[in-house]
Order: sequence, then C-alpha cells, then structure tokens
Amino acid sequence: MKGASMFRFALGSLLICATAVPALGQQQRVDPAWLSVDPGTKTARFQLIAGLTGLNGALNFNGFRDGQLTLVIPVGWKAEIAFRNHDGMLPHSAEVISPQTPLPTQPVSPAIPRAFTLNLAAGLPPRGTDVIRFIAQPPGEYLIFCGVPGHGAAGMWIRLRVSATAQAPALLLTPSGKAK
Ligand SMILES: [Cu+2]
Repeated sequence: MKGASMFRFALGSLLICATAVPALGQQQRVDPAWLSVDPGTKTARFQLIAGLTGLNGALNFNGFRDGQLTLVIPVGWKAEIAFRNHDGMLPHSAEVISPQTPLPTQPVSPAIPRAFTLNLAAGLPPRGTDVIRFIAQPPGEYLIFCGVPGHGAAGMWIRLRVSATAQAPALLLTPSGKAK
C-alpha cells in the first residue's frame, strides 16, 4: 500500500517533468548578435525583429511577447534600433511608450522623442525595415510596443530600461507580465 502510493508520487513527478521539458525547449533564446555595443561613442545597436517566430500568431519581437525580453541602455547613450519585419503576413511597427494598463489599442505619443518607426498605425510591410535613433533618456522603464491597432495590446511588446546605474547595454530575459 505504502509502496503503491510512493510509486504514484514518483509517476506524478515524472509526468510533471515530462510536460515541463518541452515547454522549456520552446523558450526563445537571446541571440548575442542582436545587440552590439560601441563604448567609444556610447552607442547601443539593437536588431528589433517583428514576428521572428510564430509565437502569439507572430505578434512578437525577437520571439518574445508580454515583456519577456528587456533591452537595457545606460542613460545618455545613443540608441540605434534597426527594425525589421520578419513576418511574412502582417505589417508591424514599433515605438517606445510608457508602461500603462490597459495597453493602448492604437499608436500613442512616444515616451522618448524620435523613438518610433515610420507608419506606426499602418505598419511596415513584410520585409520592411526602418532604423530609429534616439538618446536614451530620461532614466526609467519603457515598453517597445507595436503600434498596429491591436498588436501591442495582444502582447506584441518587450521592455526597454534606460538605466542610471548600468555600465553597459544588455539584453535580459524577464518574466512575462502586465505592462505596469
Ligand atoms: Cu505588430
């Protein structure tokens, strides 16, 4: 009797492991090539790839949704974000906005001057590109958000931290969650 319940316990643990492993396997990895850093000119160059994978019906940046990826840039550095639409179907765009709940369903004023792509609402078509350049300031938490109506609110956003303490730009995995 005792042995049987122990066996069931062991079996239960095995089943949990068996289901957990594929879920972890699907976790998008950070590609170090996405971020390049020029300390001399204090420039952070980031490849922002809309619809990199099929996650969330391709409503993702670099394979991440709902804030699962955070781009950290030290305050005062130059940000150069090369946006590319990898989604073969839908248009996408990107803008830096303040964290807010609920998330807007249309483009809003960017939280940092010049931190937005062309055609925010209509989006850039498949294979479309744009480079946005801005100075990372003031310090704080921001979202990099797709402005095509409904996309950002459906999870198409990652985080940007303009940091007063970080010494260098970085890409961090962060828990998915509410914008604010
Ligand atoms: Cu989009």
